[in-house]
Amino acid sequence: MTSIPIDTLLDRIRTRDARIGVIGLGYVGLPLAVEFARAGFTVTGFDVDAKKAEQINCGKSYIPDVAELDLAECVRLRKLSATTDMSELGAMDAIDICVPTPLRKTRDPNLSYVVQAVEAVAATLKRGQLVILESTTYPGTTDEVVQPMLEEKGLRADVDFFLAFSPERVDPGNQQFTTHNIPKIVGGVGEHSTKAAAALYGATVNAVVPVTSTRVAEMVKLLENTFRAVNIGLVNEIALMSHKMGIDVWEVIDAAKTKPFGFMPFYPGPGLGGHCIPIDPYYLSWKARQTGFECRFIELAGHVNSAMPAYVVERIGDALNTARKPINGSRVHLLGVAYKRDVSDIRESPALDVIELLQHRGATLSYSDPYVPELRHNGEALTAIDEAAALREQPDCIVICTDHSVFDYEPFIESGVLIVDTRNALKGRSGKTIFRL
Ligand code: SAJ
Repeated sequence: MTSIPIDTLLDRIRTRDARIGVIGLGYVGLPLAVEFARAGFTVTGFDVDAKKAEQINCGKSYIPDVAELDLAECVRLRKLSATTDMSELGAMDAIDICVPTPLRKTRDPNLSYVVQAVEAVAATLKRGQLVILESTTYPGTTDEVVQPMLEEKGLRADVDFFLAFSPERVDPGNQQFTTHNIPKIVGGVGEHSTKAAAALYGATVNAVVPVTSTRVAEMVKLLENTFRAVNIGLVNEIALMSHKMGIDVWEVIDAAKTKPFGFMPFYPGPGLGGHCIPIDPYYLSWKARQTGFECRFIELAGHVNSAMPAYVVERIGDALNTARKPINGSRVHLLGVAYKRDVSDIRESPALDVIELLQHRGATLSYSDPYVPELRHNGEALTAIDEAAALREQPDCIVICTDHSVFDYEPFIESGVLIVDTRNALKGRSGKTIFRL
């Protein structure tokens, strides 16, 4: 029996009297905060960045997926406000933690942001509160790290307060699948916690999928993203062998995806970018290693994917070679540096590795990317130039690293400049100056 009947919390969720706190107002936390507000809850956003809090309180959205009109309306109706004052967490009925979980340089999990957030929650933890961790992390984090910190003052999880894990599944820029309509996995430290978390999300998003533990919920997200990383690694290896065998891997994939079952297309590319796919599998392999299990697929996929930038540079060298030009001293222009199409994020972008490798080999670099006006990498600063300026500079080679929808490739094809296409952006166009992965 809980010392605070769970139905008190469930009642407050049902009547929307429950006060919701969201810690971490980035591409996960801000859309979630707005969703809770639009569901009728009064939401307080918590962030260490005072600028973010100020922008939200002025109804300004800094996340492309959060429409400014929606945000401003929630603020106007006093359903949403933001603060850096973590002491207000004590007044919340439910608290969602949506802070980053990056890797350290040693490729070990960095839970420092999670620990900082949980310390703030623990400082004002009250009976009856529901705490949910959304940050992607290894199985066992909620039970082994978060729960002990929250129980330090004697309150017991799933008795005095409720604790669950619910993986964030936000896909930045995805217009079709949003926080509202992506099914929400929830796993509590006990049945009361699962029930409370399911009730909260059930009042907010289209579908909730309760699972039996926090570890299952943590593992679901890691399976989802490890599945991607391993299959991208596989298709990159298929691309390397297809090139050796004189086979067009893009044609192979397009034909294979006509199979209506049992196959899902992945595409070769310059490498693995973003803050999820290159990171999440290493949270899993790190934890598995603690149990003495070696995740060979994850490590192998990591090797293949992280070798792609160097392979792209090798292919650039081959292309320049057809014009009797060395990389050293050649002008190479990149089309796109963001980690994937139509986003502005350059975290872990393979284009950064391609730039660095080319610079090491003496190439002169420039780039175009409408989403990334300037680039600072390893102390080097590069400013984007538009495509027309790029053509005027008469580069020796164009490298399509990110196939943004806005790019017009025709002028480059007509100019006869060498083009290395790492994304099949030139779909099927061929010619002596076009080189595809
Ligand atoms: N990539 C390839 N080939 C592919 C697919 C992706 O090289 O076939 C590259 C991309 O260019 C990028 C990296 O891999 O550099 C990651 O791409 P991604 O499509 O997986 O996009 P992300 O990193 O935005 O992943 C997110 C994830 N969402 C969450 O973690 C909540 C992932 O689970 C989604 O499946 C993915 O978006 C998606 O489907 O767009």
